[in-house]
Amino acid sequence: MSESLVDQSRALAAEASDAVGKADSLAAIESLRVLYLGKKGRLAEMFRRLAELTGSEKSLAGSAVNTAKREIEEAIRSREEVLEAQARDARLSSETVDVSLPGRQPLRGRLHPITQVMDEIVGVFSALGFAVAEGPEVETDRYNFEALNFPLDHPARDMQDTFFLPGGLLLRTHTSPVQVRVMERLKPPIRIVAPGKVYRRDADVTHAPMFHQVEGFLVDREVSFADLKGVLSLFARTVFSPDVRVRFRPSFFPFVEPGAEMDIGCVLCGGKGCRVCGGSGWLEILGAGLIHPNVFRAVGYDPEETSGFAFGMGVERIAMLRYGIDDIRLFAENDLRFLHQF
Ligand code: 2NL
Repeated sequence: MSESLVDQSRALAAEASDAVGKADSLAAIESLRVLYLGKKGRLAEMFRRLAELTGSEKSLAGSAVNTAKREIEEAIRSREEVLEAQARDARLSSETVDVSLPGRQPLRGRLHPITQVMDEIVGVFSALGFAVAEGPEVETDRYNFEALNFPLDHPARDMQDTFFLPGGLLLRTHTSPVQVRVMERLKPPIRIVAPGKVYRRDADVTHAPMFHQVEGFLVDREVSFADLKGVLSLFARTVFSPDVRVRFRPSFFPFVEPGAEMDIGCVLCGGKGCRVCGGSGWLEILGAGLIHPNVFRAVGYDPEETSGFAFGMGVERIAMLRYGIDDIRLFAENDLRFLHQF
């Protein structure tokens, strides 16, 4: 009986070492550990039988079973070490970083061309002492039309041109309301530029329902049309070219009297006539004029003492003329091939 327990424990150790040696995963080792060393495992069974023995029989068998236990534990430990090393090597080689590969060039962002042109326009007037003002894009009829001397039946108030919102509100059709708000708050002298988004119900290659405008105005005593021409000519020379030609043509806007449009000699053909200037040699770049007495009355200024000039330009239009772009929608498409050129 004790002989057989000694033999059986040797046989068990040999069988277990063989099985552990063949195990090919840490999970397989774990089930072998349960099978041989677990509470209900094969060795536990032998320890139970050992308890039935006595004397020298028990001590011989006892040392054989304990030896078997140590052998099995050692077999498991060394096989685990091998499998863990294999797993680590596999992970290291699959996670190898090739430090000789060229780096990936991150895409570098930049300001949108409209923002660049708008900043440049604003910069010219800032340098002349104009402050920058902003205001709401959702406006009331009073700030967008009434205070600007638009008669009640003016076509710009029509559903066709203006986005009306519920509650008597609308999307501003120009940034002039910003200037009206400034005049209500401050007393002359004032020099302000108002850049921002404006909205009109319009869509084709040269008109977008949302576009950007820079308007500006100067209010003081005895401001003349000569002041307007001087400031706007300087603007054109700075933004287009130092020797650009300018001309002023009479025009009409409800909020100025007299009103004018400023043209520059075509920057693409030099005045000879081309696709962009429609053969005329001139490009219209802004509208301007001396502020109408009714606008001053609307904000509580005395038109007898106060005078001023104002102007407004579309930023997309300036950018299109500057770069020879023929479709305004390109600015809103976010095509990086287009945007990266600026
Ligand atoms: C254009 C023409 C213009 C103004 C804007 C203005 C503002 C006030 C009073 C008087 Cl508060 N005028 N702004 C004046 C003349 C023309 O814009 O073609 N814009 C794109």
